[in-house]
This record gives sequence, C-alpha cells and structure tokens, in this order.
Amino acid sequence: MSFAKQHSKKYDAIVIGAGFSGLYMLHRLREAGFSARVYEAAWDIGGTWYFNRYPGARCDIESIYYNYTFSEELLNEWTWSSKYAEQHEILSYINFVADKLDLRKDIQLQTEVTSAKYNEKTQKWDIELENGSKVMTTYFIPAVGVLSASNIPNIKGIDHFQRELYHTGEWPHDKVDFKGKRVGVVGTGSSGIQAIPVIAQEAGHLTVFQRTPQYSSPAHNHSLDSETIEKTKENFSEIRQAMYASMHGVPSSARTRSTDQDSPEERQRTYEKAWQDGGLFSFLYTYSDIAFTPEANETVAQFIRSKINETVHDPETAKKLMPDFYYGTKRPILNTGYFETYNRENVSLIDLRSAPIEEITPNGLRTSNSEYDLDILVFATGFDALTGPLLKLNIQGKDGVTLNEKWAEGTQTYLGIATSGFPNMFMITGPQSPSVLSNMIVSIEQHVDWIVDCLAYLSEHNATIEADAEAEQMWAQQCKSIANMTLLSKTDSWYMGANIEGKPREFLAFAGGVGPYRQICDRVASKGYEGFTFL
Ligand code: N01
Repeated sequence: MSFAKQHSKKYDAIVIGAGFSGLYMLHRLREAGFSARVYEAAWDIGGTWYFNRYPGARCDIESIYYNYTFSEELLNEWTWSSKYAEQHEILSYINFVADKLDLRKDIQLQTEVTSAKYNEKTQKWDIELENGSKVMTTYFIPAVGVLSASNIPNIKGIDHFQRELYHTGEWPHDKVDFKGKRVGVVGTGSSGIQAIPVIAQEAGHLTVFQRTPQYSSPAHNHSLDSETIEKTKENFSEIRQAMYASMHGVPSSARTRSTDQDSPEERQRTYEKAWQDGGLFSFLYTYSDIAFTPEANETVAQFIRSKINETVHDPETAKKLMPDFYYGTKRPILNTGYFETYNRENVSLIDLRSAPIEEITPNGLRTSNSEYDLDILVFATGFDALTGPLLKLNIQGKDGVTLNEKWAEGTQTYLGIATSGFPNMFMITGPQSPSVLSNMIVSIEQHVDWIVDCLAYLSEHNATIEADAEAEQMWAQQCKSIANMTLLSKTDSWYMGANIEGKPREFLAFAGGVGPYRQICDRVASKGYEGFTFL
C-alpha cells in the first residue's frame, strides 16, 4: 500500500511541539483558516517550561516582557507576581493562554513524531507517529524549541549509578527530597546557578562539580508593585515597539560610549549601577566595545571577578570561581544568592579543570584525585542546543537526503526559517536566527507571523516554497561574519556547538540583533520572498 493510502488524516499544517512557539503557531494558523494539528510528546503543554521544573527555575527575562505581545486582551488579563517569574507561574501563564484561545482541541499530547518525510510526487510531508499512524500535511512546522534536547554527558559508568540521578531539563514532577542527603551537582551554567542555592538550603551536603567558572550577577528579584504593572499595561504599545526594534527583544538603552571614553572611576560607577540594576543584558549595554574588544571586555570581567572575591569568604574557593573567558560570550547569568552559597558550611566546590571526572560509580562520582559518595546526582549539563531538537526528529527532504546528512558538516539555513531541499518546512527560532540571543517570545512571534503570511501567499498562489542554496550560503556567511566581528566566536560555548562531542564548531545564531533581523525578513517577503524558489 502506498504511504498516501495509509494516511488516516490530512492537514494543511502540522506543528510539532506545544510550547510558546507551537501554541502561537496553532492560533495564527487557525485564524488564517488553515487546518492544523499540534503533536506534543509530553503529557501536557508548556515545552521548556513544562520540563525545566528544577528547584529555583525561573526566567532571566523580566516577566513584563516575557509574554505574548499580540493580544491586548491577554496582556490585560494576566498579571505577573514578580520581576523574574518562576517556572510554575510561566507554566500557568501558558495554560491560561491555551485555555483562553481554546487551543487544546487541536493538540494531541503524548504523541511523539518519529519521522517526517517530504514526498516529491505529492509535494506533501508524510508524518509518522510513534503509534505507527501516519498523517499528511502541506506545511511541516517543527516548533520543538532550541534548548529541549538534554545533554547528558557520556561519562564512564553513568548507566551503573544506583542512586537518584536527574537532569535539570527533564526534572520529575514529584518533589525531589534533598533533605539531609549528600547531593552532587555537575554544571554551573544558568540551570546549575539557579538550582545550587536552593538545593543547598535543603541538602545535608552539596558538592558542586564545576568545569568552567561563570560570570553571574544578582537578579535582585522582587514582587511587582501595582504601579509598575499598570504603567506597563498602559504603555504596552510603545514598549512592544521598543522590544521589536531592539537588539535582544527587550527595550534597551545601549550606550554608544566606549570604555576608553570613561575614567576607571566612572567605569566603576557604571558597572556598579549595572550590578545593582540586575538586568540580564545590563553589562552588555554599558559600553559599545564590550562585545567587540578584549581590552574593553576585560574591564567588565575584572569588575565581576572583584564582586565574586568580595562575596566568597574562602580565598581558595573564590579563586576557583573566577571566570576567565570573554564576558558575554556565554549567556550572561542572573543569580539569587549563588556566590553566597559557597559560604555555607554544607557546600563544597570541586574544580574539575584540575581534577576531571573519571567515572560515575554505583554510589557516587570519582575524579582524578577523589571519590565522592552521593545520594543524589544532578546533571545541570545543558543541551544540544538549536540544531539538536531538529536533528532528533528524523526529517528527510528531497532526494531522500536527511537533515542530519545535510547539516553533518555545518548548519545551512536561510534566515534560520527554512533550509534548501526541504520545501514547505518552516523552523521557528531555528539556528541562524536571533533565537537564543533574544527574548524568545518576541522572536517566536516574529517568526510565526512571517511564516503565516508566507503560507497565505503560498495558498493564494497554489505554490510550494523552497529556500535557494545560494541564498542559504550567503546567510550562513552573514551569520558567521557578524559573529566574527564580536568576541562571541572566541569562546567554547553551546552557542558555538562546542559542548557536544562531534558537533560542527560554528556560531549557531544571528547576532545582528532582533530589530535588524526583523527588517531583513520583512524585506525578503516584500520582494516576493527573495532567496526562495516556488515549485
Ligand atoms: O546549560 P549550560 P544550562 N563534565 O550549557 C557543564 C537557558 N536557560 O542548562 O562550561 C562537567 O549553559 C558545563 O561546563 P562547561 C540559557 O539560555 C535559561 O545551564 O562546558 N561539566 C556548564 O557549566 C542557558 O544558557 C534559564 O565547561 C559539564 C554546564 O554543565 C541555557 O539554557 C535557566 C559537562 C552546562 O551549562 C543552557 O543553560 C536555565 C561534563 N561532561 C537555562 N558537560 C533562565 O531563564 C557540561 N558541563 C534563567
């Protein structure tokens, strides 16, 4: 029987994933009159905010900017409780939106998509689900997120650990009881730095296994007062415009002044203000050359190191915590009591650079110079970012070429939305778009709106669309050139794919800013989708 005959259902669009991007995509597709279905592997909606429920998980973008901007009604009916919302509050917001827009009826939960294949004869996508059923769609839209493929390091002995083992990105729903336990946390990125202070309060002893010390500044989180909330709601149309035109998807007041235009004392005052401000990008906005020149960057790096030194009482521990890469070339991290945690009696810090992990033992972990008995081991070891979630989907395009084969030597996309050889496939906040360098929701809305406009055009012209290989090469070159103008490509980070063994080393996002990127996408559309071919 041919694949087409086996299909139980046909849709205009199939979306994979019911997080922020999949939900908004479904809403816009329905509004535009397309039949659509969302498949979600999890037990419920929420994507990143469904899975990342580790202790201390909260957003590092201010909550007043971390919501959908497309609906005044949604904005007015929702009120955030604090400056940086906790995971459970964001998940409640997502559920509120799904209910309000009646999205659930078109979402199929607990349904993993096992493959997606483009059929050149029908010009449709054949989608296979884990239960063996098959569906056909004209438009294939993976909305699988960018930090959703957990990186569990391949450490010798990991499968033989006999105690409790967790990854922050796949945290269980039942409360993990740390009380009195010997807990180990591997990893000190955003997830580790949020979880460590909270776990430390409960654990008998917490051992932090750190490979790379991090720059982090205090979030200064607090409850939101009614005046701030009202002002935000009243002025939201201006705020929204500022977000859309910004560098990172939040209203920004980046200065044009460079570090050498200020005296060391003036710089100190500027950095102190940024430290007190508690914004994710505060330091990057202080001087125009921080992201570009090592000397300028070192001034902010030194400031943060001096703060760590002031906070951590034990000089040896403080020394281990000193970051030594270019500030901002890994995502800046906000914390709540992170460095103070190392002053606790029940916390110790192990520097893996001087004594690497050699093995996970049945009862703990062994480094090159010690063995640690642990009741609970937490991996805060991050994700196979941006490309990882897409490459897990088993996507096959024209001529039987898989996405994994196409991107084996490096990622190739046009605008981070499409890739040649995969007609009518649209990525949301994919690699080579601003994505992880931005407030994700602003970037999600921009992509979804652009894609839905494109689908309306295709539908009107009865056409199938495919990115041109040439446009794609130029886009990849542009992404690379912009990153190379900055210090971003000089650090081994997950932005560079450097955290995953065998992954091509390349800067994986568009670093030219959310506002300029929007203009580029709009220009492409206004020129009749320049850089695309219609089949
Ligand atoms: O992951 P990470 P994350 N042995 O990759 C270490 C977003 N996010 O989940 O730096 C020992 O940043 C690794 O060490 P190194 C945000 O965009 C946002 O923390 O590779 N250690 C590093 O310390 C963020 O950037 C929020 O040397 C190993 C850590 O594990 C992104 O998600 C909250 C190791 C991984 O850090 C990822 O953050 C959470 C090994 N084999 C996440 N492998 C907020 O909104 C890895 N490590 C606040």
